[in-house]
Parts: sequence; C-alpha cells; structure tokens
Amino acid sequence: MSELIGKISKTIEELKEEEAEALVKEALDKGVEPVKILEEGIIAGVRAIGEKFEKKEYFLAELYEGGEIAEKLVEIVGPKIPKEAGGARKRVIIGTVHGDLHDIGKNLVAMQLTMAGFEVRDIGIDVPPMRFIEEAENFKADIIALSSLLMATMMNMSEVTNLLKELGLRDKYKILVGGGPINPALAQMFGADGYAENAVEAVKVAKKLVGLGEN
Ligand code: B12
Repeated sequence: MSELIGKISKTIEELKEEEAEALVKEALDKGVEPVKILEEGIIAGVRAIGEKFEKKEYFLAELYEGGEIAEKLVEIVGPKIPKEAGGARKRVIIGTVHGDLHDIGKNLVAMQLTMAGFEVRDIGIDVPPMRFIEEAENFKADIIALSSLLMATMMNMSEVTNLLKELGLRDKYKILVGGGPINPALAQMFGADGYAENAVEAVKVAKKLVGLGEN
C-alpha cells in the first residue's frame, strides 16, 4: 500500500494531474486511510515540488501547477476524513496573513477543524491584521488562526497579536499559528498561544486551547 502512496507523491512531483487523481481514487477505493493519502501522498508530493523550485529545477509555472493539482486532490480526499462526533461549537477565524497568497494548508486546517466540530469562518488570503480582529469580533470567535508560508510575511503574525494588545483585546482570543517556516519558538516570539505543524495537530492544539481536551 505504501507503494501506492509513494506513486501518488511521485506523480504530483512530476505534475501528472490525471494520473495522480486516478491513483488517489484508487487508494481511497482500496481503503487507504485518507489522512495517510493526504500527508504521505499529496503533501509529500507538493513539498517535493517546493524543493525542486528551490533548486531551480522547477519555476513559478510549475509551482502554480503543483498548487492547483494539490488543491484538486485535497478536495477529493478532505471530505473523506472521518468526521468527529459531537464537539462543542467553538468558533475559529482563520486566514493567511497579509502579503501571503498560499492557502492550500490553511484550507486543510479549516477543513479539519470543521470536521472536528468547530465552527470555522475562513477569511481567505492576504488578510490585513485589523481584518482578523474585526472578523473575530463579529463572529464571536474563540480562536484566531493565522497561516503563513513565507518568511517574508510571517512577522505579520505579531502584528495581529500586537494590535490585539493595543486594543485591550488580547485575552479575549486564543491565537493559533502555523505554516511552513513557523516553529514553536517563532510562534512564541509572535505572541501566539499555540502552534501546530499540520492540520491534524491543529485540531488537537485548538481543542486544548479552548479547554476541550484531547478527544
Ligand atoms: C503551491 C505553492 C505556491 C502556490 C500557492 C497556491 C495556493 N493556492 O496556495 C503559488 C504558485 C501561488 C506560490 C507562490 C509563491 N511561493 Co510558494 N509554494 C508552494 C509550495 C510548493 C506548496 C505549498 C503548499 O500548499 N503545501 C501543502 C500544504 C498542505 O502544506 P502547508 O502549506 O505547509 O500547510 C500545512 C502546515 O504548514 C500547517 N499549516 C498551514 N497553515 C496553518 C495555519 C495554522 C493556524 C496551523 C495551526 C497550521 C497550519 O498545516 C498544513 C496542513 O498540514 C511551497 C513548498 C513547501 N515546501 O511548502 C512553496 C513555497 C511556500 N513558496 C515559496 C515562494 C518563495 C513563493 C513565491 C514568493 C514565489 C515567487 N517568487 O513569486 C510566491 C509568493 C506569492 C505570495 N505572495 O504568497 C517558498 C517560501 C520560502 C520561504 N520560506 O519564505 C516555498 C517554501 C518554496 C521553496 N522551497 O522555495 N507558491
């Protein structure tokens, strides 16, 4: 089965959209766990594209194409991930920080949180700091979740936490952060309450942040 997962990752890396889609469907039909397909197939493939881009073996056009393929595949696999029963309707505002247009990972996190019982409002990409706060206030959010894939924009996470402090609203929300360049130390530096490396972890951390425990 891991051979099939490996093939998924490889065909994505090679930008073979139709082949990748057929393999993903085959894996689902064969009962491979959707989370495994996602993490070890799709995300691994897309990461490999990123590495090729870094080594200048791929260029912007391939980066775009890879993003589109991944998005399509995530749409197929995401809804197959088992939905958790019940769950309190805690609310999350999620978006990608100002200057950053990456949204595949953020969408996955939003999807996982929704499936875990959270009420999620996704406010998109390139979101200015003040908009996160306005939306959180309107939505009566418990958590503000920030995504950044770029080193050049990740500092915008602290703009959100700083602005919240200035407005005397910092204690009203839990801030959850994530995305490629982020790590626990940076999350702390940006004034966040929690960090998660991937969408599955994001659910665990989000639950902890709002006192829902691990289940
Ligand atoms: C696809 C892609 C694009 C697509 C994005 C399409 C889209 N709709 O998102 C396009 C082509 C638009 C793009 C553009 C650019 N990109 Co780009 N891109 C990628 C690529 C290949 C994949 C990203 C992805 O979708 N990964 C799959 C998802 C599922 O993983 P993820 O995003 O990491 O998300 C997971 C976790 O990080 C976490 N997570 C994410 N968000 C959040 C939020 C919270 C709250 C939590 C808890 C967790 C969490 O959970 C997610 C799910 O498990 C990466 C390579 C890489 N290694 O990531 C480069 C990459 C991110 N891009 C890069 C660059 C440089 C750019 C450009 C600047 C290129 C250019 N010269 O123009 C532009 C920037 C445009 C902009 N202003 O944003 C660099 C960033 C380097 C850096 N660290 O700063 C990377 C790392 C490539 C590389 N190795 O050089 N890119």
